Amino acid sequence: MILNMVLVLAAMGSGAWAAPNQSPLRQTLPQGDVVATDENGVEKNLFLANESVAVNVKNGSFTPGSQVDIYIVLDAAWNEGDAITADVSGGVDTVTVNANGAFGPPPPVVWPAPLTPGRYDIVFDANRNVVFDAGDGVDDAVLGTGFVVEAVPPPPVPVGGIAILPNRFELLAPWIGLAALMGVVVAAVVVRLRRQG
Ligand SMILES: [Ca+2]
Ligand SMILES: [Ca+2]
Repeated sequence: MILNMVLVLAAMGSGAWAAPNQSPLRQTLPQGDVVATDENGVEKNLFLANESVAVNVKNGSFTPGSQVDIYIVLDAAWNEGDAITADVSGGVDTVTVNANGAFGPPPPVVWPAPLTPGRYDIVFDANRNVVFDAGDGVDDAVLGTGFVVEAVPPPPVPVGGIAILPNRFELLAPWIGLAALMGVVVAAVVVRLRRQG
C-alpha cells in the first residue's frame, strides 16, 4: 500500500520525490536520511585525521540500480539550486544504489585516511548534475555540520628509561649549582683564614 503510494508519487515527476509525509514542495531528502559513518556503517560525526569517512543512507532514499555522486565539501548552508562546490576528498565518489535504495553493505568509504582537520558536509548528487536539487541529499543542510575532523592528539610523553633522563639532569642542576656555590664559599673562607694565619 505505502509502496504503491510512493511509486505513484514518484511517477508524478521530480516535484513529487518527497515521501508521503513531506510537503510536496520539499524535493531534497529529509535530514538524517544520509549520514557520515565509521567503516561499519555506524553514524559518526567526529573523526580523527587518521580515520576514514564512510557514508550510510536510509533504505529507499535513492532509486535502486541508479548511481549517486558523493561529494565531501566544506561546511555550508545549502539551498536547492546551489552549485555543489569542489570535493575535498581527492575525488568525487560514484556509488551504485542497491536493490533497497541504499548503499552497500559494506558502507562505501568516500574519504580514506589521512583526513584534513575541519568541518564538512557530504552532498549526495542523485541526478549527477553538480547542483543540489531534486532527489539529492546532504549531511547536513542549513545549520548543521555533516562531520568534524580533528588532528590526531600527540602521543603521551614516555615514562621510564632514557626518555626521562633529561628530567633527572633538570632535577640535579640546582644541586650542582648549590655545590659549586658552597665550593666557592669554602675556598674564600680558607683563603681568608690563611691570610689571617
Ligand atoms: Ca552544513
Ligand atoms: Ca543534483
